[in-house]
Amino acid sequence: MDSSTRGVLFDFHGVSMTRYFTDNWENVQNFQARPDDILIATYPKAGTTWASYILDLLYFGQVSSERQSTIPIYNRVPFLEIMIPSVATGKDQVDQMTTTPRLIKTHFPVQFVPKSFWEQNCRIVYVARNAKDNVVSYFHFDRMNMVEPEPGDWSSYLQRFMQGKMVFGSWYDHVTNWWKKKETYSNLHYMFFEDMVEDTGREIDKLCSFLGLTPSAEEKTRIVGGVQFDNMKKDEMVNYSTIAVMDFKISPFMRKGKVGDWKNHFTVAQNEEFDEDYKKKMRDTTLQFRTEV
Ligand code: PPS
Repeated sequence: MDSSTRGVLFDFHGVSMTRYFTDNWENVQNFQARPDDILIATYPKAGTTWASYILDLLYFGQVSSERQSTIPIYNRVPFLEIMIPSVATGKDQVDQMTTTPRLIKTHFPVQFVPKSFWEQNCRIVYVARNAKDNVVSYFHFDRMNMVEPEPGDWSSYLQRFMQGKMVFGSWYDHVTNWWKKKETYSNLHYMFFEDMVEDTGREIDKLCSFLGLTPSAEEKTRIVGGVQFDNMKKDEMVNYSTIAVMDFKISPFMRKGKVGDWKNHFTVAQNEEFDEDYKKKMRDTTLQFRTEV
């Protein structure tokens, strides 16, 4: 993989996308969900891997430690819409899964989710992260991931984020439209990255009550410990170090895992401009984020 593999943004049904997530569109839209499938939906860099690992441990942590020590998280929780040359498509991976429930990752905005998930009334876990830390994390990810568009410099990247010209489109539309979906679809659990950082155990409890799971106190302690940033960072099976398209010399996948790292990136002027624009874009939603904990 080199710079020629980098995706190019184009408008796809009103959302900025690259071909890696639209080439399999028909098959993905025709995906047949099962009632017990669980969809983990996020805007990129909002805590997908963290939530995926928590869910995987909740369902399969007891059953097999071999799963945890030999199967990378991106294969335990396939990425539904991905289609990268010479790699199995996410959709085929899901179709071949033998475990129940099937845990499935997506970054789709809500209107792109294949209709069978709604028809089957699948449980959906959505994780959202405050815009400022989200864009910082996305910037470093786009620097190191050779299938992402060239990020350019930070200030132009930030402008593009504000314009929604990112893969999977506008953060503002993504988080608010998923939030709105809760009004009409009750099997949706909306989580916040900041809450997970503040109190992982509390958020796992809430998640368990949504999922109808009752792990033992011991099991819960083990999971809360296992999913802490430092543990995930050194675990090859969840830190993405086994993926060829990512250059960890540029930036690691498990980068900082903090709330508030945006303060190390935004200038005072950028912050003021961002806040002003944010107020306008988020005027019509009840959704609230914390940019520090
Ligand atoms: S992706 O590529 O969209 O699937 O990325 P995603 O997993 O959503 O987001 C990666 C960011 O989540 C951070 N992360 C964590 N933070 C705290 N604790 C834990 N356990 C954890 N696991 C993942 C990861 O470090 C990325 O954020 P940044 O800010 O870049 O560090």
